[in-house]
Amino acid sequence: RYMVDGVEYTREAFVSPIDQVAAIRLSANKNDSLNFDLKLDRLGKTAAETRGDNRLVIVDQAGHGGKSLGTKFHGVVDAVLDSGTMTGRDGKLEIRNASSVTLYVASATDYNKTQPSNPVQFDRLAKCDETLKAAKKKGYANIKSAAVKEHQKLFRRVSLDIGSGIHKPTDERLNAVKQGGTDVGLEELYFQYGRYLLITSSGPGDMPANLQGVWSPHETAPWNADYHLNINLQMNYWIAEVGNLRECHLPMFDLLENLRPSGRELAKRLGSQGIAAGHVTDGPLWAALSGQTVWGLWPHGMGWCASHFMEHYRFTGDMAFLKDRAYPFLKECAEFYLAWLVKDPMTGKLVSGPSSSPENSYRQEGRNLNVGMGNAMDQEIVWEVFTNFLAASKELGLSGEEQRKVRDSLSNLALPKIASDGRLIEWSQQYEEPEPGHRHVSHLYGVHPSNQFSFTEKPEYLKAAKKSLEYRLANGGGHTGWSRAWIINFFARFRDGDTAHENIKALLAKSTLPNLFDDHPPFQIDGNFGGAAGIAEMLLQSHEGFLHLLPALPKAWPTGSFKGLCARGGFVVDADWKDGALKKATILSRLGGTCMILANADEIRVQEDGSSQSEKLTLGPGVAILETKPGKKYRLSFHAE
Ligand code: FUC
Repeated sequence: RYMVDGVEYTREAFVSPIDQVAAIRLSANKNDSLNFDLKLDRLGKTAAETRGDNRLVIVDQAGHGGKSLGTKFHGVVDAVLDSGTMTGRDGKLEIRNASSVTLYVASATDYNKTQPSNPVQFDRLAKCDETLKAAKKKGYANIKSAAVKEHQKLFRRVSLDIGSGIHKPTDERLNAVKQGGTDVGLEELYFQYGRYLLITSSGPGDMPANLQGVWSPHETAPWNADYHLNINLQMNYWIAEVGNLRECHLPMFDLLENLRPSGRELAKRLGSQGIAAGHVTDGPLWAALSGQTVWGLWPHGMGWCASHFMEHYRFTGDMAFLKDRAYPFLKECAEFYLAWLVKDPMTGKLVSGPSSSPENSYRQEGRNLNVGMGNAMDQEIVWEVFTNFLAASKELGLSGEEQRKVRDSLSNLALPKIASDGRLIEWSQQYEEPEPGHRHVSHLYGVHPSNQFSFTEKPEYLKAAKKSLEYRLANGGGHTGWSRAWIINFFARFRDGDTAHENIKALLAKSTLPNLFDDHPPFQIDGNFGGAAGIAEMLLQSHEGFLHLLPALPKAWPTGSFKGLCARGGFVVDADWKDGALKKATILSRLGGTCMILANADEIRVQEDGSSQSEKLTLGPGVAILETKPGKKYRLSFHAE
């Protein structure tokens, strides 16, 4: 809203996932006050033409370097006036003496998701026309209420309350944090903003959120607004499951499945089988290794992404997804690694390579090198693919030759190494590091997002990982937005809430733009999603086979509550805490089964929803055990001695 000469003007705009239009409403609180010309162009190059007195149509094709080779598209705007006049001429709509104007924008492209080399042939103008006709018939108010309802359906599944809001403009609040202040209300907003961004950039049926989500304003964006597979696309989806937005995860799976034909080609070219992908893909669905060795010689794009399929299953318990989507994907990734691994002649252990460790290098004999055998991340991704493949096989009751081979290889897989100074080594040996604060922290993959190393599994590696990370930070690490976001997640897994919180503050202070977009720099969306996921990871974890409530609560959030965070095993969790101590929690068991709970309390009591009795939970080794029935809710209370 703004005032000019005593008239208040209001602009409202949104994109509807239901009606597939952008709707923009301009209004003034005084009659005849809206006087403007409406034009539409693409970066000042291609301009729309007028069609009649109320329509603009733009027809163009995406291009690169002056060549038009890409996706063809139509964009159509229809304007609807409540009063006044409108005339179409010379590529514009002249709107005079109106008090409110509604613009509906529809578009259509010939992009073919499953086979990009074979564009879809159809009448794009007719398609836009159909969408706009329906929108105008439904009307602005109805389109808006349907869009709001659809959004709330997802958004309102989760709430978080860690502090009171400061009623000041966002940029002022952010500046106060840049000056060294703490604003936990802003942290809460950042968390929910991450969920909002995923809902609006990755709805079912969409392309996945790219490096700029859907908010790239460029024709040629930084890194082509593509899908980087060596951290960035994956980080975009870290919030999906825990943040109760499982539907928003689906576009990632669609893309990865569509990538399989190229993935098979790459695997074959590498003398292997199954599927593989390099560090980057995009609309045309390429999987090849490309560019310089420092980033390009890394065939683990598919291997890393495979874990997302299994995580979706673990959170949702969706058996059909496991059988028809997760298992086949994991199987092809496992096939790739079975043929790809080689025996280290010195140790007899299986190692992956040659490969880089995302975008880092080491120094040997006066040269910076970036390719090795048995790099920590390689070994950790292979471990995860094999482990997930065997877990999926077990769930599906599958056991044959392939499972036997994977089990054998897994048992002979080399582990990363720990250096004499106690740090986890990124390469197969400790080399001199030209960039000791490097933004990628690839060798800690086994701590997060994977769960190879935790407090319960190989804790000595978790300890070494923490040392490595502290060394990175002491040497200037965390300087890009996404890198800082990853660091929050690591400290959450180290159960170190205060350091995780320091890194949330650093993310806001050093890597956040005034509209709260993440700043690589430049703007890149991954840090928003990774930061939101880090906040969730501090409040609830389930990667160790049990629910861990408030695993990394910082002193800065002494009292608070959350509702609706999801955990592996199909549990939906609410929790309340006060003065740093957990008070109450509610667990909804979607799937039934045993729920193991770790919480900092001497006694946990439980009451099944609808029952008037509460009982003490049995303690297993270190965790409380709750037997659940599908669809039932359990109220827990926590007591200190
Ligand atoms: C990775 C990172 C860069 C950047 C790019 C889009 O390769 O190393 O920092 O985020 O993706």
